[in-house]
Amino acid sequence: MNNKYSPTSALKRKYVDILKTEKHISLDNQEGTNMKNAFRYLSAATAIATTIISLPAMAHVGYTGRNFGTFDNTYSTATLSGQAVTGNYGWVDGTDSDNGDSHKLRPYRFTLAKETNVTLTFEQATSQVIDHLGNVSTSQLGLKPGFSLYQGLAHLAPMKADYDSAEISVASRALGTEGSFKALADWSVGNDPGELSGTPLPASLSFFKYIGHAYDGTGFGSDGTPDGKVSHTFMNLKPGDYSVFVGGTDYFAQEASNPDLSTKYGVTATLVAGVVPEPEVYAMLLAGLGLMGAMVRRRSMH
Ligand SMILES: [Ca+2]
Ligand SMILES: [Ca+2]
Repeated sequence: MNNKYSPTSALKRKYVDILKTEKHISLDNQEGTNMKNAFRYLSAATAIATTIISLPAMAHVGYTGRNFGTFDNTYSTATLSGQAVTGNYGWVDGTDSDNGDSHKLRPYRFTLAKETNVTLTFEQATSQVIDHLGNVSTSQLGLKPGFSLYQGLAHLAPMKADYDSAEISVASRALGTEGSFKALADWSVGNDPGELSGTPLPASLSFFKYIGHAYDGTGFGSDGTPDGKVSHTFMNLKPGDYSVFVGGTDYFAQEASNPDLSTKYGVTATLVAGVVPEPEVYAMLLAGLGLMGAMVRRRSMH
């Protein structure tokens, strides 16, 4: 298997030794959100052994093919297919105290021109996917999707793209963490220094302000229906730019022994913006207009 992210077992043991102490400390110190508690009692050995898998980040944060577009408060829907996530654990890996590696998720973006409601749905799919080298392959069914919504965007071209192992990213997070991605909290990730028309651009961080999350499955806080699909409506989102990070929710799929560590899992994404008027609301609106019309007519007669 051509797996760029699996270190040799010797290297693995070395990292395990380095991380062992920190892992125990961070597990004990983690804040008490329900989601984190759900994963608090994982075997420490398993968590340690899997920690190092995603240390080298090869892919950068980008939205190519994953921009839903700009919406206001009129009813509108957009579907994006042909996308895939790597491995089936990227999202849930960011729920623990050592964060997750963002290249195991796929970021989507959308922009709101007005305050509105937004429903996001992510569903397993089989997709033709093209990797960063241009290789085309067919993704696998079986994604157990989870996603988090944030205010904010990653750096866009011509700025250099953000990635977990950039110097500024590593410097901005706790020692011993496996990446920058946090599924349940605000987080940041940065880029390398660049230049634009001869002007140097210093490295900087992109900030993601956590709004909410949802995930497929039967565990505590999940959607309760393990059908490879998850959906959630966010009410009254303010105008601005938003990022959605989507990944797998099988925590144990990150074990080094899993043959599907680098498997591509297809995902179809749908965004519905605006409020869908119910038939009764239409009826009430029409009745109300009729009543007002009658009142206006009566007033003008007197
Ligand atoms: Ca983690
Ligand atoms: Ca579901």
